[in-house]
Amino acid sequence: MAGVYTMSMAEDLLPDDILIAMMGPPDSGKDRILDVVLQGARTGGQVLSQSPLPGIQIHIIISTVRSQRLVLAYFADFDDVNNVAVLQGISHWLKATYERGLRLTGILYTHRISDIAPKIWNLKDLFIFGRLCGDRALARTVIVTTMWNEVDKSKGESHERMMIEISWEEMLKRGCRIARFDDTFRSATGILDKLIDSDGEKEPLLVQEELVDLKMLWNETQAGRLLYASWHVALKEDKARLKDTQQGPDAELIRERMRWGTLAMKELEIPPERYSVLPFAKEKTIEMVKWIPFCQNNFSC
Ligand SMILES: Nc1nc2c(ncn2[C@@H]2O[C@H](COP(=O)(O)OP(=O)(O)OP(=O)(O)O)[C@@H](O)[C@H]2O)c(=O)[nH]1
Ligand SMILES: [Mg+2]
Repeated sequence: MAGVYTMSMAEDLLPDDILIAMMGPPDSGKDRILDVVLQGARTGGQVLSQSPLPGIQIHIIISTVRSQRLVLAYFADFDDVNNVAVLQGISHWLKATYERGLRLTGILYTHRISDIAPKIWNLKDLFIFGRLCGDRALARTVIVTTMWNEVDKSKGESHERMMIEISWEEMLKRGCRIARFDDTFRSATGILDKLIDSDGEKEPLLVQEELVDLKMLWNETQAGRLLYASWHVALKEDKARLKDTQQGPDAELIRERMRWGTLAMKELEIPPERYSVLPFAKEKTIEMVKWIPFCQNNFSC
């Protein structure tokens, strides 16, 4: 049931399940990849699908070929009014799985290669991804670029180069990989197999360490604080915009967004008394995410 947090989905998982998370900005192809994989998986096995929490869908693939079950966790993007609920849902599920001793085998981060320039919102999802997963998860991350079958190859390649330059280079240096999805089952499973077969250390994600090992609350994590900062910036911008546009449909939209923002910030706010117990000066225990580009300019992280 939406809004009611249960442990059930984490309890349904088995110790040797292969867990792969899918994240990415709006319209970047998460559903497309999932559809292609699930369609193929259903022909050679069984798929169990559930949406246990806001912001998450879980698909358990039981195949006759692979002895272990493949669990695809689809994380919603952070681009709308629900982003607080999405963060709560994702954090809760990641916490529950880590408490059961399960670790993610990999993360797919999708990006639409046909867009001419990355939008700031796209980068916001990337920043939150970084704050959820941390630096060490990059060795288990594949940036999956989509829409290759819809874009002129040279344009796609030039966009890929630009993205590396402005945003992905530091991630690649830390072990992250890039793969192209050409809208086929073969391409999707090839990407998944690469992740499954790479035999790296499966350390917890940054947010899992924060929630379980450091006993933080979801809004106290680096991801929660980034979301708070992003709403803070959005509210400031909206206030300035409203000064220019006092009347009309645009003004109403801005006011609506400001109402969401105020509510979101209330939920994300950390009460002052928590600061004295929170291990924010914790460089020794928890890494600070180093690769996030432009962070200081866009959000006061
Ligand atoms: N032809 C083609 N269409 C794609 C590809 N990837 C995504 N699309 C289309 O682009 C649109 C957006 O893709 P989705 O898969 O819904 O994107 P999403 O990441 O799930 O988006 P949200 O749910 O809004 O976060 C859909 O119409 C897809 O069918 C691709 O590689 N090839
Ligand atoms: Mg989708």
